[in-house]
Amino acid sequence: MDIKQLADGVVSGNRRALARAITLVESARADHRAQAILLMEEVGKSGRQALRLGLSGTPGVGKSTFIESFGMMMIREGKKVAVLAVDPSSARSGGSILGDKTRMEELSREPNAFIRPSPSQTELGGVARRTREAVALCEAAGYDLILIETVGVGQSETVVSEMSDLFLLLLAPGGGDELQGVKRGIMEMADIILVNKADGDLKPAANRTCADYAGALRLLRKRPQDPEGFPKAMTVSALQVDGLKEAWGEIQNLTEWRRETGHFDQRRAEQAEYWFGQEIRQGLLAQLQKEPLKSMISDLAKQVAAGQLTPGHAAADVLNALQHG
Ligand SMILES: Nc1nc2c(ncn2[C@@H]2O[C@H](COP(=O)(O)OP(=O)(O)O)[C@@H](O)[C@H]2O)c(=O)[nH]1
Ligand SMILES: [Mg+2]
Repeated sequence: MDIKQLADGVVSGNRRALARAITLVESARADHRAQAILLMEEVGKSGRQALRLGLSGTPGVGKSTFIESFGMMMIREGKKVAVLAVDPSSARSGGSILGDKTRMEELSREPNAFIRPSPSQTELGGVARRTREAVALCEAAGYDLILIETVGVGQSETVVSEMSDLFLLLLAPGGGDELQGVKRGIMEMADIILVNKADGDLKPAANRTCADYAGALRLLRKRPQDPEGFPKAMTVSALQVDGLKEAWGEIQNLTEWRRETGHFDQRRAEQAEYWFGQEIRQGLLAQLQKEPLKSMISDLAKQVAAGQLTPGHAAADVLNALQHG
């Protein structure tokens, strides 16, 4: 495969080249990985920057409906929109985005939109790397806005927030004690909380939920990357396309402020460092799962279990073997 040519295709905005490039970075084959590294270096020269929006929320909250409405609004503003997902369970569930294409009917037919389901890997680490590289490929391909969706299974919010410039948390109107349903760590990641389904009978409940979360956000530790009034909670109706313009306005306000104050670039730099560390960790873990270390570890584990060797001694043996090849 001619990597330079593929990179040129991606940067020129060729959709087939983009799809092929993403398939390449998704591959677990060692020779593909080496090509993918070259490809990422090549497309990185484009210097293009999109706005990366992370979007999280439990199933049924309205993520797909939001992406359809919000995405179409952006398309009408003349923007190119890419939609990616981080969903380590998608191999089993059949892919959150693919299964949802009916909810993104208009957007999926739009020439200026690119929708890609989560890579089908069971390991979050693998999904994370591949999605992160797909984000960078879409960016190089000239997409202005990249929406990265996650259903929020355990660590996947962290993964998405580490590859996003802004993190949106989508919530549904609740019955009062719903604050406990959202883990504090996830609240702390959110830049904007969107209480969806603020329409019809659900509107009063949505307003209450929004007020509750606005209160909860004020109690959180102040973050340096936030101007006055952020993080904030707002109500929207993805279905009735209500409040989405306002949400976009706040997204722009926050983005502009972060760009002017240097927080935007600083965050990207920190994220690059974070992923560097993650790649090293994953590479090391992969080595432990390969021969000859794999057998060595299982032998030593038996000796440790039998009390013939201390855990510390056995671990030191493995690390020594790792170091000396
Ligand atoms: N009333 C109302 N229903 C909505 C809204 N957004 C989504 N829904 C409905 O909620 C259900 C789940 O939506 P979906 O977008 O598939 O949620 P996802 O699982 O988070 O992707 C569907 O029946 C939608 O029609 C909204 O703004 N208002
Ligand atoms: Mg969905």
